[in-house]
Order: sequence, then structure tokens, then C-alpha cells
Amino acid sequence: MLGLGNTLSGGIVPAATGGCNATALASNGYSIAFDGTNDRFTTEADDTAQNVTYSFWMKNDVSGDNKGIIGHGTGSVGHFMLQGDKPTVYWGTNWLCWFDEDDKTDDGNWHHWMLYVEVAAVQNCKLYIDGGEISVNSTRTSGSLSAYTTGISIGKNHNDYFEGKIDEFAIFTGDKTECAETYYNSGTPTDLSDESNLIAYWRMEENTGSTVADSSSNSNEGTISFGAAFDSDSP
Ligand SMILES: [Ca+2]
Repeated sequence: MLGLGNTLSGGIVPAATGGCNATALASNGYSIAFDGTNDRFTTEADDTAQNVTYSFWMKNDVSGDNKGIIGHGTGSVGHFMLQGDKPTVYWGTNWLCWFDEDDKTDDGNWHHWMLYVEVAAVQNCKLYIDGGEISVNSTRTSGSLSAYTTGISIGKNHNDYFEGKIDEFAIFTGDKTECAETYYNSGTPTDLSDESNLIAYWRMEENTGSTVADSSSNSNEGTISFGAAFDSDSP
């Protein structure tokens, strides 16, 4: 699926365009809770490695490892996790980027996360929590990118599962992190449905059934299973 913001053959990535808008949401009533054992959200979206930015709200109180926040198949493929207390981009064998530890990663409160992954140059990863940039701690680039084998999963990667709650999950082509402070909006989620470069946007407001609608224009609906459940706790 080619679109604006994809990596071009020369490695040039068009900058995110259209600016950043903080439009108020009418309401936000629900998130999805994951048990860390087998709960998952799956979709066919984001099934090919390309440079993207993930914007989401997350809450967990697990100290140490809490893996499986984002995955893309079997093995450590397109895997974002908390390894120890370090947010970790694990996009292939010996193809990693670790961020500094931060109190916000597991303090039991809702925080806004914005992660940029440059798939062919993983060392260029960027992470913002509540609008503030988290420094890159270390990288490993002796290996290579692993091809995705599924669309994105949330709460699961291979046999690793995330314990906590996630809400208002959006994917953008290219580097959208210039919008991190705007989307954090002092702790109140904004409506991202009209933002530029949007691939998918799951608001998780259904509170019934197992299908999660895509609030972008791309109809990338998701499915929750194995006990992942809507939860009235939301940011
Ligand atoms: Ca929501």
C-alpha cells in the first residue's frame, strides 16, 4: 500500500504535512484493557514495514518487563515493548532502539505516547511521552529489519502480552512527532480523525461486541479477542 509518507527508494521520507490540530473530542468514555496473558487487538492495517508514527494513550503499573504493546507477527517483528523499564523498539534481529527509563512508563496513570519508527534506520527512533521527548539510551544496528508477517497487533507480539490499558490509538505515515505536544493537549485527548497522513485511528468507544471501528477514512477495523475488553477507564 503506497501513500504519502512512505519510504521512497532513495530513503527520503516526505515530512508530515498539514500541521497539528487540537480539536476537542465530544467525549471519550472507553479504552481497552489487556490482561498480559493472552488478550489482544488485531487488524490487517499496518502490515508492511514503513516509516510511521504511533499515537496512543496508555496506562500500566507493571515494573520491569511489560512487552507486547505493539507487534507485527511471529518472532520479534515490529515489536514495541517495555524491556525492564526501558521503552524498546525491536524491529528485527540486532535492530533495536532503547529509550531512557522514565517514571511515566509504569506509574499507573494515563499518559500520551507518540513513537516514530524509521524502519530502515532504527537508530532514528523518537519517543514523546506527554509531549516531552524521551532520550535515546542506546541502539543496535548490526542486524536488519524483519519483515512483518501480520498487520499490527496491540497488546500482543509473538508470545508477549501487555498488561494495562490503551486508548485512542492512531497510526500516521512518516514522522508526525512535531504534533506530540498538541496531541497531548495537557492530558485531554483530541480528535485526530481529520489529521493529515492518518492510516488508522481506533477510538475504542464501542463498549460492546468485538469489532473496533476505524475513525480514519481507511476502514481498517480491528478485532479484540481472548478477553481483551472495553473498559470505562479512559484518559
Ligand atoms: Ca476511547
